[in-house]
Amino acid sequence: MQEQAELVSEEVKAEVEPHLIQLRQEGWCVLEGVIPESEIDSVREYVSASSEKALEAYTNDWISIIAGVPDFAPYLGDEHVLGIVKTMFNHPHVRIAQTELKTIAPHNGDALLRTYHSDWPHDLRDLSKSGHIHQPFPDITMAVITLWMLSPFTKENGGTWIVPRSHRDTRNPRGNDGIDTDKPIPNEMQVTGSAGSVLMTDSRIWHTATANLSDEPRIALLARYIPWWVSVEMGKRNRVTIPAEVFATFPDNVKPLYQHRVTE
Ligand SMILES: O=C(O)CCC(=O)C(=O)O
Repeated sequence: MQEQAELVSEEVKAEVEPHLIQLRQEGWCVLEGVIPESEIDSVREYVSASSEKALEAYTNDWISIIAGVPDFAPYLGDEHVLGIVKTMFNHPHVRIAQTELKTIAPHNGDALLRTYHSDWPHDLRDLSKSGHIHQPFPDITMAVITLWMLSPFTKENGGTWIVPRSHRDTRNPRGNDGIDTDKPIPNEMQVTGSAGSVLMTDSRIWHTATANLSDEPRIALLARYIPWWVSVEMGKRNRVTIPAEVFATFPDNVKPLYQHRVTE
């Protein structure tokens, strides 16, 4: 049996306990202030200014988004985020399978339209052929998705819609269960939070991006944490690369998260 002390310090354990309980029971939680208030404006500007080049390298050459925003890497090793992830997986060896930009342009989309789904490895229509778990999903968390709010998430600018507790529902919006992926679901709720917060979800939770009706972009970055035993062998999104010279700039506690993607 893995000792909890190896996963997280007693202090962090106490601080994250309520979030862990919520993540397990409800399938989601929000950690406030992970990126300090004094840093959030410059982080948002940095990610925003680097996005176009990072996306180009990702799309054309399958280079990881984190290689395009390397100064963001230290945040991904935050002790509270990692403490929750390691405790969820009950193991110290975790990694990041995918890193993505999740910016929504202003005046974009239809507020009533949904695209409900659960995420890889529980996405039944995964387009990049990264493999997926078949229904019925086992009652085990196989990925914790972190959505980093670089802008505040509001009801107007596209705070993520989720269906609380759906991570343990045996049905799925992308299964043959009679759920209309494009329509609001009765007990759905919209997640809001201040800039610098992190939305953490069990990959099985039903959720959807939505419209940004505000005048500003909703800037966000996503990282998918997985335990060592989830395969990242399949699909292009799981096999993007990080140049060795960029990887060398990552802090020591972040290197293990991306070690499997570095090119020699
Ligand atoms: O950007 C969001 O609010 C949600 C993102 C999403 O649905 C996804 O990455 O699967």
